[in-house]
Parts: sequence; C-alpha cells; structure tokens
Amino acid sequence: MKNEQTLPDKQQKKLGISRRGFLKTITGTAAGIGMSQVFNPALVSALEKALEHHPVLWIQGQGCTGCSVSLLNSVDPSIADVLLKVISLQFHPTIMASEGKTALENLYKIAEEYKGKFSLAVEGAIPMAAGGKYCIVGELDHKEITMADMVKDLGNKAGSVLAVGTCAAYGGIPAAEGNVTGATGVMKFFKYYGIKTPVVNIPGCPPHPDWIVGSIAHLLTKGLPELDSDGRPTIFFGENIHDNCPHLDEYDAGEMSEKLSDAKGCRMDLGCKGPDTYADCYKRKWNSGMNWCVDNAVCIGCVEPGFPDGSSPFYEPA
Ligand code: FSX
Ligand code: SF4
Ligand code: SF4
Repeated sequence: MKNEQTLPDKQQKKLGISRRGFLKTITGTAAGIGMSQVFNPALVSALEKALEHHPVLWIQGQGCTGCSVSLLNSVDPSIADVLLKVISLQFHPTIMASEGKTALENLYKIAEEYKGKFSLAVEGAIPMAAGGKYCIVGELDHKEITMADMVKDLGNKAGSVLAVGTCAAYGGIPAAEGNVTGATGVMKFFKYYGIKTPVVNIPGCPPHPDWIVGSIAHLLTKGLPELDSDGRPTIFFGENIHDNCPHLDEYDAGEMSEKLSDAKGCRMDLGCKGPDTYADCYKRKWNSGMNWCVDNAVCIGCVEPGFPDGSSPFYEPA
C-alpha cells in the first residue's frame, strides 16, 4: 500500500518556494541517486530560500547517537555544506555549542516562532513507561522534562516530523525483547496521543546519511515524500535488497558462501536477511560508496520494523 502525503497548500507556500519554481530548477529529485545533485547551484539557491522559513530542530531520546554520527559522515555533500546550505539546523544536543537553560529556552522559542513550519527530527525511541522518567532530556524552572513531554510538545507544533533511525521509527533496539522502559517509535507515540503531524520514518541502525539529508531536502523543496506502508520514503526504501543483490545469480545457482571472508557466494546460510529487507544499500553503498554490509558480512535487516528481534540471531539463517 502506498501512502502519498502532501503538505497543505498554505504550508507549502510557507516553505518559500513554489512547486513549479522548484521543478523548473532541477531535472530530478535531489533525494535521488546522487546527493551531489544537491549542489546544482539552482537547487542550492532554492534550498537557501526555503531555509529562511524552515528550521530543523533535532532532539535525542533512547538511542546511541549513531544516527547523528552517520549524518556527520556525510561526505558528498560534506557535513559543513549540509549544515550551512541544506539544513537550517537550529538545535542538536551533540553538535551545538549552546547548552542547558539557554539552549532549551532557544529550542522552545524557535518552535513557537516557526509553529507549523519547522521540522522536528527525533533520534532514538521514546520511553512511555513510568511516566517517561526513563529519559529526562532537560530541566526548566526546576522541572524535569522527559523525552515524552518534549516529543508531545514539539511534535504538536511541528509542520512535519522526521523519525531518524530505527529506534525513532519503530522502537528499534530499546524496544527489543526485555524492553522495560516502554520504548516506542514516533508514529505509535503520536497515535497514542492523537497527534496528527505528518511523520516520515528514516529507519536504519544507523540510517545512511543520504537518506537523512535527502529526506530533509525533499521536505524543504517538494513537501512530504511518497511513503510506503511502514512510513518510509519509497525513493530510498522502495526496493528489495535480495532482488537487486550482486549475489543473486549465485543464490539462484545454489552457490553459498561458507564463511564471511569468502568473496564469492550468496550469504544466506550465514544469516543474510536481504530477502526481507527494503533499502537501496546495494547501489548507494556506505562509507562514501566504498562498501556495504553484504560485501563484508550480511544484511541484518536494520531498516525493518521488527529489527532487531525479527532479524535475530543475526548470523543464522532466517
Ligand atoms: Fe537507534 Fe540512533 Fe541504532 Fe543508534 O541514536 S537507530 S541504536 S545506530 O543511533 O537511534
Ligand atoms: Fe540475497 Fe543476501 Fe544472498 Fe544477496 S547475499 S542474494 S541479499 S540472501
Ligand atoms: Fe541495514 Fe541491510 Fe542496509 Fe546493512 S544492508 S545498512 S543491515 S538494510
């Protein structure tokens, strides 16, 4: 099932660029295959205009910060260009210089000023057990602020929400078997509290930097991307890994790798979960296009809603 979401006209106008104006400036989507297309000068100028009206606020709950580290590994475009030209990132606990009361007050001030327009990036799951006390993200006026409080408050005010990483999208590792904290992904959390703000899931443990930057660039310039039934942009998560794997011929011929160091052979007997996984890693590759999981190990299905329990044990056949 496909779920095409678009921002209301009024909101689209507030992004500072008309759809037609944008389409005239580029030939394809910046969130497509090559992120370097983001640096088409016409697109940069379109993005710069959109940025004036569309800050991104990034908050962190139950995660390992790997999603932020992955974003910081963006090489083409460089993270400096991403932060200066693609994302008007106004709040990020790991990389901003500001901290404590000043930072928090600024966060809520921007959310109020850009109500209905800013994008909220949520990294990590949201613990709902024990009144949210498992994750305190700050304190104002001697009152603790839980991650749940913050997501409720900012999520209601945002124009759109990006659930960055499998933890934020579906609960991920914090929601794995033995989850005592009530770790929950954003969509489920919003459903529980009746929050209607549109959510784009960008799973991956961690997600590829292009998936994060590309989804934000898409939001800024063209509105919400087309999503699959798990809330993921189809431009990045529309294809099955196994169906496109360079080892597919070997799979068909029954030629299986016996150990991870084997250069040849399908990795299914070693635990590859490619057949149940939808992402473009096979062509996008990781580490600036150097390699991907199946080159050196196996796909563990890190972008899927059931991860990690659904993929476990990682190195045994499904
Ligand atoms: Fe989760 Fe982000 Fe996995 Fe980590 O913080 S998606 S544990 S790589 O990095 O939330
Ligand atoms: Fe499919 Fe994995 Fe084998 Fe590739 S290595 S053909 S994804 S099972
Ligand atoms: Fe995740 Fe599989 Fe892609 Fe590796 S190949 S990043 S495990 S979806």
